[in-house]
Amino acid sequence: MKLLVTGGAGFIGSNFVNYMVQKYPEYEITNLDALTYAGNLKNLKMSEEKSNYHFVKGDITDSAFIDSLFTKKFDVVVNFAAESHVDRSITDPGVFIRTNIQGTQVLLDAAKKYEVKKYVQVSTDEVYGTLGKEGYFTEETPLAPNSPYSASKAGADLLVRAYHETYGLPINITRCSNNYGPFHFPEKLIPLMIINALNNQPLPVYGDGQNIRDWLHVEDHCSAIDLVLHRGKIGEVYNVGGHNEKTNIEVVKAILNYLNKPESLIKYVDDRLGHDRRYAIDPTKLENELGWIPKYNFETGLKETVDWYLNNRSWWENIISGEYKHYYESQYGKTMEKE
Ligand code: NAD
Ligand code: TDX
Repeated sequence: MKLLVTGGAGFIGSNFVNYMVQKYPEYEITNLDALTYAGNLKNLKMSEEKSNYHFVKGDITDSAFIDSLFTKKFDVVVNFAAESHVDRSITDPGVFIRTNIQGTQVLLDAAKKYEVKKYVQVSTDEVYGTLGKEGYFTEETPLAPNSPYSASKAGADLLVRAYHETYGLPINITRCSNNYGPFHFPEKLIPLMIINALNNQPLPVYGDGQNIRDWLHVEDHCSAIDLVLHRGKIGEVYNVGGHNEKTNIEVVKAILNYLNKPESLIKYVDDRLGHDRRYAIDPTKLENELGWIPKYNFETGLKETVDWYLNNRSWWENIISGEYKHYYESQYGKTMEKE
């Protein structure tokens, strides 16, 4: 199989490439990534000498480039490439529209023209909006995105659906809850809290800390996409989630507790605009139709993740001392490095 993975130098994409290169040595895997602030070739464990893997730098919004790349005749495309951070979408929505919507359209056009056998769009539970205390997102839940990020992901999902309905493009869409695990970029809740705690810096918790996210280990997300790309029914959407609902404050306290750091580091800050209150996924369809079983329980997975950050200091120290430093300072008005 000739597989194209886009966004394979980001958090989930790189975990997926690492997983697929090892699991399917007979596949030819191309990783296309623009290497934005979030892309990092150090996330990739294999070297270019691995005969079944190679990296291409490029932008999914560049239609001429994408067209020429697709002359390689990929069998399957998995699109992870996106702007992914909600807070950045609130301050600068434009690039989210370009990459997440226009980039998806460019990929869909190429997938159609070169007749790929399967196009998988990696989407998010955030397209469903927010839940109250009860209930779960199913694949039938109406789309009701609340942030520029989730609106751009919903727009992309609708285009993917339309290319299936209009042109018969063989597609799947996956909608996953919050991922955590190795190589998670420090702007996101779990790595930010681990790194700030290690540096004895304040842990900024938005609002009352009672917002709920449904956490899934990134490796369990990878195994779900593996199943969907091989066995997903054409045209179908699959929700991915492991029934791990936690309030943000529970997650933050668990990290502090594991690192033996004081809760006095917690600092409640202004709430995120349009902050979704609760996400919770019903993954029954993926479990029943494709036999997906997640491997990780959250407590073990979180401890392993904290250990990974302890053991891979140079990975995140390089990031927080670079361009990211300016972003963090603009958000919180202070540095996250040891003073
Ligand atoms: P990330 O921000 O860590 O990585 C995104 C990657 O895409 C980076 O390597 C970046 O360089 C690349 N990229 C950005 N713009 C590009 C462009 N124009 N052309 C080519 N490459 C480009 O994101 P992530 O957390 O790994 O998320 C991956 C995908 O999964 C996204 O589509 C996201 O919406 C979705 N998702 C994420 C989560 C989560 O919890 N992180 C949950 C559900 C769904
Ligand atoms: O400093 C913080 N303090 C805080 O309280 C940050 C960065 C976040 N939060 C809160 C906001 C959310 O309720 O923690 C929760 C998780 O925040 P993020 O890590 O920014 O994730 P979220 O907004 O839930 O979105 C993530 O999951 C769905 C990914 O970033 C998306 O790409 C994915 O689609």
